[in-house]
Amino acid sequence: MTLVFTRKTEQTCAKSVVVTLDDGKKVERDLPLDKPVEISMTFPKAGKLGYACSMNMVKGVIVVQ
Ligand SMILES: [Cu+2]
Repeated sequence: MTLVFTRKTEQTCAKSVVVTLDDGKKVERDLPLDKPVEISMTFPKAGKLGYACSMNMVKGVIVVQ
């Protein structure tokens, strides 16, 4: 699976994204303005996966089914 994040505004603290994987490992990527950033990863099973800005303020959840 490949996640694609595209930052669309300068008015945000989310200039990088941190995805927390199943095993607790974190993957962090810088998000340049308007440039899609791809993160490839594999999921052994269904579950939830959190992502957030690097200060853990802007958050979301990805559900793997
Ligand atoms: Cu933040």
